Amino acid sequence: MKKSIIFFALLISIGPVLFAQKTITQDERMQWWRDARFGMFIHWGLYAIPAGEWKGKEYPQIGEWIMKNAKIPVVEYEELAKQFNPVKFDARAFVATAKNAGMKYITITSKHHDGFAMFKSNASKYNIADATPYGKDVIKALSEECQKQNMKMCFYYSQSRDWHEPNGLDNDWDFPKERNFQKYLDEKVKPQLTELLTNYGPVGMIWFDTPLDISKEQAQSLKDLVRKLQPECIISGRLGGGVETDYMSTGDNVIPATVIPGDWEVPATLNNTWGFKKNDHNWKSPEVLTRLLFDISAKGGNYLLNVGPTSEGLIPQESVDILAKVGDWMKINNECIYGTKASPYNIEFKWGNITRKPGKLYLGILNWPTTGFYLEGLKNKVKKVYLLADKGQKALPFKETFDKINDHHRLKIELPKQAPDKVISVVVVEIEGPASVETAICQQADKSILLPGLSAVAQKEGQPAELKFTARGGGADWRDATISLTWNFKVEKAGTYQIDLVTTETGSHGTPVWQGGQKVKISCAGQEQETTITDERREYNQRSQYWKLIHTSGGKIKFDKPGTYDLSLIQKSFTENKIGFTFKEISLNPVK
Ligand code: FHN
Repeated sequence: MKKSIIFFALLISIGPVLFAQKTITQDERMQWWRDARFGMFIHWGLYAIPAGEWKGKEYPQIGEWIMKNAKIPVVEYEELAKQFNPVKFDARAFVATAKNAGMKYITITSKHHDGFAMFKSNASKYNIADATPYGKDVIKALSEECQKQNMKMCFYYSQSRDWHEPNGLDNDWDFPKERNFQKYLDEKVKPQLTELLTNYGPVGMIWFDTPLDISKEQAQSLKDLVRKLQPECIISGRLGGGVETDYMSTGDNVIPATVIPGDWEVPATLNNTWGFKKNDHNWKSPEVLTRLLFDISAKGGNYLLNVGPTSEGLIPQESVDILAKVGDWMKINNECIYGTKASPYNIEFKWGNITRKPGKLYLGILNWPTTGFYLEGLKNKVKKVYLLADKGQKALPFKETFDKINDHHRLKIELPKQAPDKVISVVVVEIEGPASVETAICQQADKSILLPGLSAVAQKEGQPAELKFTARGGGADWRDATISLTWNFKVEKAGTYQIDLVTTETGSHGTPVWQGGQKVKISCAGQEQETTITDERREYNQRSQYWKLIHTSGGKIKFDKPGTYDLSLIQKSFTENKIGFTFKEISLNPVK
């Protein structure tokens, strides 16, 4: 037989095996993202030119929404494209800023709600390469640089909202009449997604946003397209239509109150806006950001932190500087972030939080103790304890004890006097076996007892009831006075305790709202206390920086002896308001 015939015969028999697309599991698809934990969001587009101001008027809302907020007609907004000339854009600088902060992926707006594509598109000439004096494809430059520097490149794409298109959703000032949304999907969205997933190498993720009225079938067709073109590409949580995606996206700047199982991500701003605004200087400090990064990792999520480049193509210097400081901490401590899993505990500690890897717990301590440090409720045998910042990993003295009467484990660690870090100091606890912790609520080392709403049993007239809590841990729509919350907890130290009732602000981050006036009754250890919710003390919440915590003192309770107790809380009456009782937690603190 001729050689060529043998070759073709072979090709026919093994060809399908050679060229069949490898099926990829969900775990394989998510692996890099789970390891990464920290990414950079980039909101960049024509809105960087008005930068928050239109025809002399400043708009207080987020910068990339100026077209909608100022109801700018399409023809006028299009004029911005003719001015867009980001000559200072340097893909290397963007990637370097992300790398220097310890970020492992970049998600850039390829098309935001204004409909303008930041990449060369044959589906719509309204794009950076065809409609601007700049004339170059920034997405291409950034993708190539990301590939060179081993940074995952991901694309944000606004699939439903498109203020430029008569058939896209949400522009009712230019296009008040009926629209053919399917036509827009077929003629713009699908061709552009195809371009993004064909012309830029491997894409880490498509970050869909604001699904609005997209139907199940329509959303599914977008998912199918992504899967067909790049099966390894992750699909973000905001596709819509009830279609399952690869992970959950929290609300903007919303950090959950507790551990959430599964994959999720917090998209967050560095100041108040996403797209550049010249007068928004309300920057979060590197300290706050670092603490939030640790806290989000400890709850099992990723942090996608935004920068908004200027119309010249520069990431604002303030952002670069702030991120560099987060990076300083990451350079020493990144082991407690990358590839970690959530805390084994389902509560936040006053002192900080915990991340873990097999055989290791990382205690992120915000407030360095002046006396001994105690970790309550860890059942594992501890092998070694050391500071993550200590390259020599010098062993720190520790002692594990078990209190049989209270069935309670305690780990005491002798920490050095001086905290290794002003922001978060990380203590590594090496343990035997998988982390195992007590589930009962127990008293902390400072003798306080924390009863979070999220851990309570809700009842209505003696039957199990459902009371919803927001991601921030505050009761959502709690107006029903027949619902009670009950906790069971251990008290080690008899004595009198002050009740601190904590509620939280809620609503959007620009305008948080809160309302008190509810009358509540607390029953515990045969005693009852009634109080009215007022804002005696407002406190900045390190974990949900936009929404303050509000404290009301709820009287005192006396525990005659150590033991296990129940405490229940009911609303006796409530004020008619839109918000309801945004109860978060009760803290019992020993009276000195
Ligand atoms: O409307 C957008 C907003 O402009 C921004 O892109 C954020 C980022 O998460 N997403 C939408 C609002 O949730």
